[in-house]
Amino acid sequence: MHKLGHTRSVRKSSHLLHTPDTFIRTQIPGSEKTAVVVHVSPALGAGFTQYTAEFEPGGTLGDAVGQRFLYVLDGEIDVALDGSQKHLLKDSFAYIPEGAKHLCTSSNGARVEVLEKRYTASREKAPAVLTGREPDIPAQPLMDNPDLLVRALLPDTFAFDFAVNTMTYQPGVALSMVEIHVMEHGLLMLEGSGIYKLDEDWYPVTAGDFIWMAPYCPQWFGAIGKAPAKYLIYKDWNRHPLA
Ligand code: UGY
Ligand code: MN
Repeated sequence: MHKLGHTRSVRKSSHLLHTPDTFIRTQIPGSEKTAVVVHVSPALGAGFTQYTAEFEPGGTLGDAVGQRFLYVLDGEIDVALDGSQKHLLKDSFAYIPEGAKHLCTSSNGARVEVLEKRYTASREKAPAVLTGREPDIPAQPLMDNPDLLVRALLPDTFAFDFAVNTMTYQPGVALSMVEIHVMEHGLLMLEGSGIYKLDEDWYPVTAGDFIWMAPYCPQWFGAIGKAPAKYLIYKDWNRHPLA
């Protein structure tokens, strides 16, 4: 049905809500039979890019700029790297360091969330390739709340300059405070629904929605409905603010 100009999507200086009705498919160089929906990039003022890659059967994703993090939303992909092949199923993820030559393909089709960021070095040795499954990561309660669980997909060490976590809220559970912090966020709603407060505004959000929060964007979330709400969330992390 024609929406006559209505959408929940909003673009403001401190945040973006990107809902599926406004997604436009594009391509990146090297891709074949794989479309991308770019949710956020430096064009909006972000220090990273995040996009959803939609592989048709036999599709290939183009080259990364910077480090790449992959999270399989649906289907299966293969990542060929250093002469070996990693097969990633739904809810599996991979971290690929900047400059590591690799090829992402899908035989039967897949939807994959992709994050890319240029690496900011620290004293630590830069990280190596890492793969895992989200359900295998131990869940930690946020601020002692057993109904709000965080799974940190990457090790919390100074080798990494960003974090990607999942956060799972039982129905009716909310962040205990409005957060304001230097880190920016890229967030994809994976399951359920809720209300996101961003800056001065309140938004109903649901699975499939994307949110970007600029540094210092006031933020709060409460889960609504009968099922848990879960999101995948990126933040720049573990670096000096002047680095
Ligand atoms: O890690 C975070 O900053 C997270 N608690 N923020 C959020 O959920 N909006
Ligand atoms: Mn936050």
